[in-house]
Amino acid sequence: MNHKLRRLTLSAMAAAALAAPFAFHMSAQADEPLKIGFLVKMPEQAWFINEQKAATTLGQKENFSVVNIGTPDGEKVLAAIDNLGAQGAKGFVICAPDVRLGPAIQARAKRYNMKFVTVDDQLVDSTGKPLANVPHLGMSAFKIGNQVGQAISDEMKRRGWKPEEVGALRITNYELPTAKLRTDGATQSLLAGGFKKENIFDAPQKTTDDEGGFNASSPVLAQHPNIKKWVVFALNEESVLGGVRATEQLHIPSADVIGVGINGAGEAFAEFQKKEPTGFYGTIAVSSTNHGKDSTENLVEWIQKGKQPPADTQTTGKLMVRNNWQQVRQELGI
Ligand code: FCA
Repeated sequence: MNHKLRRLTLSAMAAAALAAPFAFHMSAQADEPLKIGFLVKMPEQAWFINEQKAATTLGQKENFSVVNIGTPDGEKVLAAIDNLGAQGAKGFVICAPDVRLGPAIQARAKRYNMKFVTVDDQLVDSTGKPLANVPHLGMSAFKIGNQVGQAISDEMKRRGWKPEEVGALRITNYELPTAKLRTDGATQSLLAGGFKKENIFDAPQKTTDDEGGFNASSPVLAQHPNIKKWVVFALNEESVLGGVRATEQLHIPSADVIGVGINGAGEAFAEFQKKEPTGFYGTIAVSSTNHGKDSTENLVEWIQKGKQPPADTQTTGKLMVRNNWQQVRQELGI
């Protein structure tokens, strides 16, 4: 073998040796089904359980796998993204525990070259504006709030309540833009229906669940023992249920309470199934199934086909009360 040929053979062998594991790696990846994450801030809440379930079901149908992770704080979010990166996931859907984590989440996703979309709570940048270039799917918050206010107003009229004798427990979370829009929308419709502005009392909540609603409501109710009739609203039905539980603790009769929530998930169903009606009158139901499914579909099509998801999808809701909850549930596929 002459010199030249030998060198060529050696380098060809070296190239083959180098390329072989790489080629193997590539084909192993190509054969593996796509993997994505679905991260939610409150994994125990029926709304989020439904969303994750819908994502998993879609994956089973379309041959990709979904890693469902509960991320109740910022550290858990970042650790979850690291974990997904190590598993070779190509992206994730997220409802973050704090929307101000936007830039940190974006930076971490970039490290692993992952795409991501938000569901329910839209992330913001350091100036508080929606984070650019992150597709979002969430409720049409203000309009759904309007529906809450309208439902309360209609029910007050049906019960023949005089506005001057009714107080409103407005359970608020102004750090979360979708929450503020929802309670602002409800307030607008209540006022339009003749509710007295001075009878609306704020109950700022720390967490957007039953406990958060209960803890926020108790002191406000205690401060107004002269008010005998109450309406309760918040960003979601969990918080409203907390508020309703607070009225029960003070022995305010359920006939004197009108609570209207938002979501239409397990908690509301359980309440409607109680033998006697409670102060929880109804909820604006939105399809958590569609939120989970559609946000996942958007992400997967983006990863697999390069199809950019719509920048901002806003979903609608429907009033669900004791006598129509099963029908509405079926309609929305929840
Ligand atoms: C927020 C609320 C949830 C649900 C979701 C659509 O994340 O905390 O309960 O209403 O928006």
